[in-house]
Amino acid sequence: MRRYLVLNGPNLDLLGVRRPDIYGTATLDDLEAHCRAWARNLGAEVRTFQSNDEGALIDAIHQAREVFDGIVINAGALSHTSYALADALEAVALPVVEVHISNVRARETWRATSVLAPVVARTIYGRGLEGYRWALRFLHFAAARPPDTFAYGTHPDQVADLRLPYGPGPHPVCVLLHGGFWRDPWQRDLMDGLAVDLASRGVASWNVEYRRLGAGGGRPATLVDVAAAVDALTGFGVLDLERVAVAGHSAGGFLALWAASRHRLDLGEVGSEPEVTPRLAVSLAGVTDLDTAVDTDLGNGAVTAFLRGGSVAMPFPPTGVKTLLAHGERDSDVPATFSLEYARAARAAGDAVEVIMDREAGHMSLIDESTSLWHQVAEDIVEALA
Ligand code: CA2
Repeated sequence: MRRYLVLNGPNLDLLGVRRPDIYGTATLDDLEAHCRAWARNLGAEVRTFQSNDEGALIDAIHQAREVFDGIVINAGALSHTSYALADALEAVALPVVEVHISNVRARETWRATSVLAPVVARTIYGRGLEGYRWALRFLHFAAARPPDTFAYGTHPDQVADLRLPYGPGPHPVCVLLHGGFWRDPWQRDLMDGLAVDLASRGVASWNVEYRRLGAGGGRPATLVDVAAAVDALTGFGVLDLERVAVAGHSAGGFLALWAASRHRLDLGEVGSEPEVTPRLAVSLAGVTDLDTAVDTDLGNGAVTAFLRGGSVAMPFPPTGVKTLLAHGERDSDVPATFSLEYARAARAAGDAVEVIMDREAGHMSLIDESTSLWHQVAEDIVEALA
């Protein structure tokens, strides 16, 4: 059984006691209990430790060697200053995920810099206590099936994780585009569970990061990145470019449909002719209609922020590509009517469309590799790429 160490630094003992406006109402005890439960769900185990003392944290990191498989650390304000902690994390040579509960990039400028960031595998911030759950999942899926990360551009967010099935190939491949309303705290680790599951089903996964709002993204940069990431598949001889699917969750569902329709677009600001055209587009609880999203203020102004005062050429539906839409009827972030309406319009426009609705599922069920809804979607992807 894999074992992870969850470390919390200075002032995190005050969780739930002070500043609930920023850090929420759960206490440190609550957080540590959640971490144990989240690890159990992954078939793993955690130990937790909190200290206000830099030296005690360094000692705990040293002692983690050969005992733990990875570390999740919220070093509090030491994250912004402590080269000693950075050295300790580097020296211990375990996979480390740095977590911040608050959005440290949207607060005082001194919080935006982490001296730990260069030595950790991932920094997760601005997702509340759930950030620890994502951190544990990241460690779990990195251990279960380590990805190879490739740059498809020069910006640090122009990267994607390739996970190949076992065996010689050429393999079919599914591009994954994460959601999070294009905002910077939400990164491609959201799709790690699906990425691993697809690879174990014989479909390579190409889990894409892209520039997001708050970090250089929005129209057109995000779309430029999606186009470049899809075309970057041509660089891998081991992939079968006749058998490509592109799947996106939530706001990434929009990106997936956009990517699939690229061969129909007057490309203008987003560059060149597509080099790869997918055989299947998959929208998972997708934001399929930007106009309705603006009208209903979906994601608290996210679409207006994404458009940055302009608009996106939307020649779809139809995309001209076979389309699968999956949605949970209990989705309170993106209503299931988005998928139903899109399906109606796309069929009327001549696309081949399949819809999978699930009575019980919520918004995040679609990116939970353990749900029956995802299993149905995954089986359809495998079949479409057979
Ligand atoms: O967002 C996070 O998780 C932080 O790591 C929390 C640290 C903070 O120094 C980092 O910049 C971001 C501190 C957490 C608790 O700090 C308090 C300060 C005043 C009142 C209550 C808690």
